[in-house]
Amino acid sequence: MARNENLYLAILKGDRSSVQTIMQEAIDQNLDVNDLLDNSMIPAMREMGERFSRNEVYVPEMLIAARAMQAGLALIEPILVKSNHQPRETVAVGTVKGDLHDIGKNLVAIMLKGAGYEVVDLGTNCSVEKYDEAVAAGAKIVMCSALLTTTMTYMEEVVKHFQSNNSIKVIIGGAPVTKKYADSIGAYAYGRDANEAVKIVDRIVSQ
Ligand code: B1M
Repeated sequence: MARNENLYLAILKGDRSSVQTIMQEAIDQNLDVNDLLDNSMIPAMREMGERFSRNEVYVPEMLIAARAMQAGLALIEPILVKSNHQPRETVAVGTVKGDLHDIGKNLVAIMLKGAGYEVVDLGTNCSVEKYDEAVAAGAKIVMCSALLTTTMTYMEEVVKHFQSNNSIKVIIGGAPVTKKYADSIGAYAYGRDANEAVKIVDRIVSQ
């Protein structure tokens, strides 16, 4: 479907209240919120990154855009999460140590909840110890997100940490991460986006 130009521009401008108004109208009109997410909201964040790379915007603008995006996500979360399933498996989700980006990680958590999983959201800046706590609490699947080339390398530490425990599967993802990188560090799997991440978890659970 076509991009919703008003929503796209409102996120770029970091205009939180316009984002909320547009999203609420979309919800009231029963529009496809997945379509808004994929074709308007995520592309706006991508464009923000391009502008940052070209030094056209700086960290404060990125932060304001992120807040507008999170406000929109909060409104559609109940729709994305709507699920009839009983919780079927506990999954830990966190952004790795040194990394504060959480929108992609939040999306992964929302989609997992929508698929009926019990999600332990560890937040950002997760050390191995933090993932360990979730495993001790029953998580068998550990999902690591990273948005920086400098922090994705920490995923190798997480993978190594759980290597001796065959029952724990580490799945990784995030903008700079690739399947090649996942294979090179011995991660169980790489998820390109939040939907793919859920499919991987579904596959593990159905095995
Ligand atoms: Co940052 N930032 N940022 N930033 N930021 C990027 C990532 C960057 C690419 C911008 C750029 O230069 N073009 C760049 C990284 C460059 C690099 O490493 N190669 C960058 C930089 C440099 C920085 C700082 C270092 C800037 C500075 O301080 N000088 C700094 C680092 C802070 C830190 O973390 N220690 C920084 C800070 C910030 C803000 C705090 C201002 C803000 C984050 C706010 C927040 O998250 N609450 C921010 C933002 C907003 C961005 C961009 C613009 C948008 C990120 C985003 O939310 N995208 C980003 C540009 C970009 O990504 N193109 C950028 C939307 C989101 C839905 O996508 O998270 O990729 P994403 O998630 C996708 C997939 O990747 C996947 O699923 C999602 C789609 O369904 N996915 C998974 C994600 N995790 C997954 C896990 C999985 C599976 C799939 O399984 C486990």
